Amino acid sequence: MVVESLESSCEVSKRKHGDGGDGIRILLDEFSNGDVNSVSSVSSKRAKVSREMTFQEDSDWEPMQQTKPVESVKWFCVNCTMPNPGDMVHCYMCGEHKESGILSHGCFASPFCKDNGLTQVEEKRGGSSPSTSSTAVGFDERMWLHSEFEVKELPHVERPDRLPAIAASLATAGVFPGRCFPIHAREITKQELQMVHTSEHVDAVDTTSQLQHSYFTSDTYANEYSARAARLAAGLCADLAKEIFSGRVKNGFALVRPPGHHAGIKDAMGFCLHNNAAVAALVAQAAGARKVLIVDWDVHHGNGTQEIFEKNRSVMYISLHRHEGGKFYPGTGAANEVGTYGAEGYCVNVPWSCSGVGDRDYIYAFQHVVLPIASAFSPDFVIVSAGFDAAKGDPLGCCKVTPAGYSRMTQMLGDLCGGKMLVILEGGYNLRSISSSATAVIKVLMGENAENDLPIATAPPSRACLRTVLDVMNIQMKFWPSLATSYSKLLSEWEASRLEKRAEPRREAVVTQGAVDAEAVVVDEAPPSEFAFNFSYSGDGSLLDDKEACGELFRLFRLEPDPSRDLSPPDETNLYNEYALSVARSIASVNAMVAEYENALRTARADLEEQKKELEEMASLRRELEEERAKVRAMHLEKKRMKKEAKVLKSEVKRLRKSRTDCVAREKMYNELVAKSASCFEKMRKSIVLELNQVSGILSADRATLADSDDDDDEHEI
Ligand code: X5A
Ligand code: ZN
Repeated sequence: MVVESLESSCEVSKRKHGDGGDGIRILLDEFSNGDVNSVSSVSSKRAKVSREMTFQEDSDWEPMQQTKPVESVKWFCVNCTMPNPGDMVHCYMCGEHKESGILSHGCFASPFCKDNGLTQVEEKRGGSSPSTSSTAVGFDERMWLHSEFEVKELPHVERPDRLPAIAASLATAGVFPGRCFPIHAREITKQELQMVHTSEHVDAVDTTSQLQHSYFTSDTYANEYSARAARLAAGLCADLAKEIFSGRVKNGFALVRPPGHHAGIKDAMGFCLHNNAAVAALVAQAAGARKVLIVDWDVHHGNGTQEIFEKNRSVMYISLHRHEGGKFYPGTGAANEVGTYGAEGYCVNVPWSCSGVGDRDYIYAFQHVVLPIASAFSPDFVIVSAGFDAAKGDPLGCCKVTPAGYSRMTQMLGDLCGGKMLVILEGGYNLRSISSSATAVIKVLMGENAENDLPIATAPPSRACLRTVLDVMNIQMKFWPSLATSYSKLLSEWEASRLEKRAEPRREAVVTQGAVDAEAVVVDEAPPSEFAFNFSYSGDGSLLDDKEACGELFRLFRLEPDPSRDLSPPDETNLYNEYALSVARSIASVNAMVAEYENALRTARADLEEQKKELEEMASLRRELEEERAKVRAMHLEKKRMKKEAKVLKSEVKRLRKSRTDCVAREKMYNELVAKSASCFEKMRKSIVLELNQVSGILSADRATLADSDDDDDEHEI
């Protein structure tokens, strides 16, 4: 039934992903051949594969296709959304094959080779009628239609394929359809939604069905099918809660999207439209549950769920999430957020301070915080907001929880209230991780034992997580006094281990044989995660950047999956061995890279030193040059000044020369005048002398005359 309807939904994908390349088409073809019991479909697939392998010699192939540069078209990894260059066959980020079989066989498809489609779905019947011992699964293909309008460069992580991937794992494991009871989906009513959300919020979500694409926040999208998907998700959760609480089924798993735990009373955010868990809690109460416990193990804090119940003593909310002092999305959920208005202690936050949190940390927090408080609360009904984004391999969570960890947590909660438990899918973005984790959880719900052989329950937690758990206990023991005794015991253990740790030589990460003076990295509080490439998603495109950075990293490591590797049967342990192998390989590559970089660094440093010297020489030369230039400039000025002076002098000389000529002329004139006057005077003198002579002649004549006449009279006078 499920497979059939999915097939029809796939038609939509063919249209939407039209340019998505052959990878996607082949994948969908596999899906439509999903009836793998039919021998003919298997053989036709074989024929198809061999045709593809020989297509280059195929003379019928259109020339257009031959010239197309197929190699350079990038492809997005089905498993983790990572973009990869066209000539890569395996995803840089997660190792998944370009033509991954994950959508047809879930986590059971080998991640390292193209799925050959030969895995058989186990056909078991018996889940078609509900029984008090059955596990109900809520699923509906119409939730697949909620998807982001494809104009963005990168697929949104909260994508439709999350559902078929999990469904394919369940089908391949023979769990569902088959051994679980499929609950009929219905859209939740507005009235029911208004137990949780404002009427305006419900209307706002409904309005999006009029639009091809819309956004509540930059990362919370809607298309024309989103409102219905959100109503179906909430409807499934509501009905599962009712069925489980009333005892018609034992427990249930809601395989739903969009997720819900970030959706608050009046806000859609963080990929969430309606708060599915909150609706389920209130429906369970309407069906008679007095106390409901919501445990939220999504890697993000369920700010919406906390807001809805923070004043409510009848619904306890316990969340474990990355917090990092509020730097991790959505930033809320500090340990001191404990509930308000008399409901203090009914909200419990376990805020991890770093990435890389693993099974033993979660189990430790469960043992010392979640279970003690939950059993003191003594709920009638337990809801798990089960995001699988704290899973190993998740691109957003960068944590390390394995399917074994999830099954153990499920088992621990199941012991709480006679197993009346509803697990609701929230986040989780690595298809392989979410499928294997969800399958493990459902198996526990179905009564299969959790993998007890793993030493996760006894191994000590990381110090950072121990610190967090102690902080939470210290805060919560005011409200839950039973915590006090174990708190003081753990505190003294912590103190002792601290002293011990100080005495111990520090553990150092051996970087490389080549790095002679590489600084030793001290491994302290946080255990390093294999997938912790700080791959955070803020919804405004920064995911793209980080993803590209990761791609770069992988490109640098040159991780080449080994083609000779045996493609052994797809069993989970094997998968994790594969993961471990690939991780080991990447660590080795990192070490080699570090050595190379150290070398490069040394040469670069020497070069730098040389260049520095050269630079200094050049600087001193330049100084000299400057000095010379200054001198030249001064000389130039001096020359200019002297030229000016010369000019002045020249004109002076000219002036003087002129005045000298003047003087000479004037002298000549004077001389002439003098000469003239001299001759004049001479003439005058001569004439005067002449006159004088004449006068004296006259005079003497007169005198003689006079003397002759007056001789007697004048003798004695003279
Ligand atoms: C449901 C869930 C994550 C939102 C991250 C937004 N939401 N940057 O995992
Ligand atoms: Zn999440």
